[in-house]
Amino acid sequence: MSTLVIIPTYNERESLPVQLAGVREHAPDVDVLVVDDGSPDGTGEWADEAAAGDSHVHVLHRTAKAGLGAAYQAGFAWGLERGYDVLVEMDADGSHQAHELPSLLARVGEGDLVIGSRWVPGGSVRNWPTHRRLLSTGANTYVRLALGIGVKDSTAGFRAYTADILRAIDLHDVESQGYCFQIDMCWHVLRAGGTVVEVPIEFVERVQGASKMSGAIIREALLKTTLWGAGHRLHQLAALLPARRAD
Ligand SMILES: Nc1nc2c(ncn2[C@@H]2O[C@H](COP(=O)(O)OP(=O)(O)OP(=O)(O)O)[C@@H](O)[C@H]2O)c(=O)[nH]1
Ligand SMILES: [Mg+2]
Repeated sequence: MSTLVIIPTYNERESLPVQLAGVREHAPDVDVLVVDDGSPDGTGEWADEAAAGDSHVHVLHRTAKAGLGAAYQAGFAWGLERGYDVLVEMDADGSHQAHELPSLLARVGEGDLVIGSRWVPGGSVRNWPTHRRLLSTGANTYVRLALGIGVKDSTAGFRAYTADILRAIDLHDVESQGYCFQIDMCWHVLRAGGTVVEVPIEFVERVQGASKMSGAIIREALLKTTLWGAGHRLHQLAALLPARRAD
């Protein structure tokens, strides 16, 4: 199975070299695609140099910061065009540990989407303040209730998709940015009849660079999840009502 690990970057000059080295060490057969949105700190240039010396490393340059979702969309399109069987999402900031990548990949085949999960037994977070834990657990509980799904960590960004499930969903329909993109993708996979498997991981708070998390990202997730959940429930309700007579 050919695998592409997609790493979106915006100002990750300090973190990316460490993350890339980790992936190459722990999963030497996989290819890596860095999707850089014109980082002013030179991340893209560094990635070009890394790609010049390693045939497993590729770089996609985009001109302006357009959000995590758009970067992954571009990465998926790049990987699907080239025929990869499995496409992985991974942050550059060290939160997703490269040594856990093989255990994630080992579970592909059990599901169409394998999520590295913080909130299943055995999963954990390291160095997160209480408010970040509460935000993540609260958001995930809300998503489960609003959408009526069993996934414990639908906001997690360390995950592997089969190319088949990415082809089965209409990626143009996924418009979310921020971490709402992760919920959106999970919801699309489930509605396409795909299966989701969660594998415990230890998530580590970034030590370098700045988080791109913002109030706007949280509001997007809250609003969209509520709308999707309400729309889904209405749809279910409509299906239960007797069909209107034609008279
Ligand atoms: N190409 C691109 N990458 C981005 C963009 N926004 C974030 N990223 C990258 O996406 C990954 C996750 O971003 P983070 O800032 O860590 O966001 P997060 O993981 O949701 O938030 P934290 O938990 O606070 O770290 C990192 O590798 C970022 O560099 C963007 O607009 N374009
Ligand atoms: Mg992060």
